[in-house]
Amino acid sequence: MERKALGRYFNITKRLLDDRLEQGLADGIAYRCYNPGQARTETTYKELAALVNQLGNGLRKLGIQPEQRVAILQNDSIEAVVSLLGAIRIGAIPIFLNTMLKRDKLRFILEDSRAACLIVERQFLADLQEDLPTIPHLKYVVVRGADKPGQVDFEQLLSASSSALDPFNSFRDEIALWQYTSGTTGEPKGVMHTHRQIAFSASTFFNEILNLSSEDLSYCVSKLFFGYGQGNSVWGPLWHGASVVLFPGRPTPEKVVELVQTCRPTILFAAPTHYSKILHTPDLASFDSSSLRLCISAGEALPSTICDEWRERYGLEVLDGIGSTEAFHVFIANRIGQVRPGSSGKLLSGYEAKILRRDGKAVPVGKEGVLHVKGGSIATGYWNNYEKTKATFLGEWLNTSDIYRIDEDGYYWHCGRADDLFKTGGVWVSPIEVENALREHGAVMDAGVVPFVNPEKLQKAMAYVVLKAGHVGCEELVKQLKDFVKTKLEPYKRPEVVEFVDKLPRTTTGKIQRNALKERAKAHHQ
Ligand code: 3UK
Repeated sequence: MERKALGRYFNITKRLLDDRLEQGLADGIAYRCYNPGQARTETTYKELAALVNQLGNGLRKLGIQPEQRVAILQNDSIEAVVSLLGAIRIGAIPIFLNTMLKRDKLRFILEDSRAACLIVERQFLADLQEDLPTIPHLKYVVVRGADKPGQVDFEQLLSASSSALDPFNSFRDEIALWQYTSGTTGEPKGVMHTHRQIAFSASTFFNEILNLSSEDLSYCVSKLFFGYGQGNSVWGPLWHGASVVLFPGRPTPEKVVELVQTCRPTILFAAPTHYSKILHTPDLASFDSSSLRLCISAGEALPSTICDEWRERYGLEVLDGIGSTEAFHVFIANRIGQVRPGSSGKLLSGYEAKILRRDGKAVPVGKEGVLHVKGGSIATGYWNNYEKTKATFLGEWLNTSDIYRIDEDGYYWHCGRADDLFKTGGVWVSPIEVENALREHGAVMDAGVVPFVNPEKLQKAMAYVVLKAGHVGCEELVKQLKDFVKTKLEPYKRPEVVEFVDKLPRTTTGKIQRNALKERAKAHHQ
């Protein structure tokens, strides 16, 4: 699809809904919910447009104004998509909240974003109930499955509202949505994206790499609250008139395979850990993958071994590509038939990239440096975070903090991070945050956390722990510490391996020397 110049006014929901109906896709399936036992499983484009308008009208009636933030805390579902698009339809700004976040983080985001409204599924309410009345600007709580007097019920809000609604006359360059991402200390940062940035991204990766069309049915294992999941399950497919499978449950390898065999998607989006788990679950060795024409990986580097094994087993290439919340979606990717296993692929059209040394000079081909990228989907900045915005968004360039090298053929190779953050299972771990959590345990004096590469070639977290006098490192304590971190932080942040040491390597100024620990972790696992 050609990248057409957008007018001064542009609401992305018009392009994704009204234009699709005009194009003759009214009866085409937009969403199929894989939730055995639920009544409504399929939603056509026409039905989706009507639901989005109903919610937009409902939110307006409640009192939601343009530019006000609307937080969404729901499992993947048609209602979640309707919440997202309904808010944008009226010029409000939706923010998906990670359903695994602990109470303090949810509270932080609700306060930091100054959300006026929360649309929440009842199961997530219990944890938040006490906090909600004390969050200063949160006026309206809409509950899916409301069961208490005084709650605004999602379904009732829909059924009491008209299905006709013109999109709010948004400027193409005003903010359409925010996505929160982790920072080095674990404090989330709100990344702000405009209508035009979404359009740019939807017409790039999904066109150039996937050749997505209304013939496709896509399924993304990563949830809608991840930028990767949202792009793959909303922005890309609706832009191209494709259909999407949503799955509200936990995507175990068994469930993912069951879904692929039952719903028969043509494209599977996942993170390396999902591919690895399917490959390493013996019963799944011969699952029926015949509906798939493409498999996509992002979130963290895809090890070449996974790429090779997947091709051998299923005859399918996995296309690795790197994207980020700040860049909205993928900007470097492998192409069909031109995959270099272990590399992130080549730059997408419309983007420019440069790899810089610490002093800002470009590195020669083959040498490592920090990847900077430029293109029409780069975010406007972080909300309420002047310093990090200045350090990351450098004029037209985004400093990704990823270390890369480029080869002579233009393929990019990921070589790590320039900061302490790392990914495991495609999601961020801030070592400082995990170290702080460990230090709160009564037996722990000090802790240092670094990534290590496990036998499947995937990154996991390793904790080096110094115990207080009188405590002895044993298997039982390892388990206790892992469980303890799980009570403090999101479950995926708990260290996979804990090793007890007498002291941690520190600089003269008292900082943990994480590089020394990383070397040690490497040696430990060889
Ligand atoms: C790392 C990769 C090597 C890299 C994302 C696709 O992951 C996404 O967004 P996040 O903000 O994280 C971004 C960071 O994750 N990374 C992602 N993909 C790769 N490293 N190879 C890869 N293929 O450090 C990057 O800076 O969570 C991915 C689309 C949308 C997204 N938001």
